[in-house]
Amino acid sequence: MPATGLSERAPKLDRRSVVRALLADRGELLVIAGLGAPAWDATDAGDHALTFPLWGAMGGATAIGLGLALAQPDRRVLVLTGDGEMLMGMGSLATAGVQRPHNLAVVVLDNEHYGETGMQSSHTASGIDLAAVARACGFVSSAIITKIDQVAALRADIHGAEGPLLAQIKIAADKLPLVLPPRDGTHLKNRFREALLGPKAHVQR
Ligand SMILES: Cc1ncc(C[n+]2csc(CCOP(=O)(O)OP(=O)(O)O)c2C)c(N)n1
Repeated sequence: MPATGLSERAPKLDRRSVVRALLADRGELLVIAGLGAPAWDATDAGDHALTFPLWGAMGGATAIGLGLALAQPDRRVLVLTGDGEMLMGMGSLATAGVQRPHNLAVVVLDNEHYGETGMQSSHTASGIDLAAVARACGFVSSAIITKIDQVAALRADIHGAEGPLLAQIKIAADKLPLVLPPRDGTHLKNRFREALLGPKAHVQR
């Protein structure tokens, strides 16, 4: 069956504008940012103690967000990741569909390429529909987003709608200036735990 052609028809959004809009007035939202450009986008929107940017662990962002959402049912959790990263961790959508955390949102910034390693085409360029995969895995809602005026409603859903939900946002495959988060993994872990747990972050188990 030929590809849907969606990738040719759809307008492509500016990733930094999308992420800035999604993270505006983020409040207590917990954010896991997938490695590479999504982590740079999250940092461009403002380095934040309640963002855990991944420097590796490709394929692990949704699994980490799922664990966090289950451990913190009173907090909203956003996984912000790339299509390549999500494709590598696609099995975690099935686990999220089984666990059904009401507070988990996954946003895939879909540039249809593996940007970090030389812009090789990813499967979504051939029409692979991650929103449909999420639906088939039992996500409460999922959508492909192609217009900037859909982003405000998505932001509201991230903060309040019943999850798990997934949005696949079609973005331009631009190489943008790097905006890097801190590099030290221990620092990132500790500042995230302290911002989330307060003094309990230091209690030894
Ligand atoms: C297991 C593993 N394989 C490959 C890589 C190399 N790698 C780092 S980022 C990346 C591409 C990420 O693509 P995507 O998630 O679509 O993000 P984009 O930069 O395109 O927005 C790859 C292949 C890696 N870090 N780890």
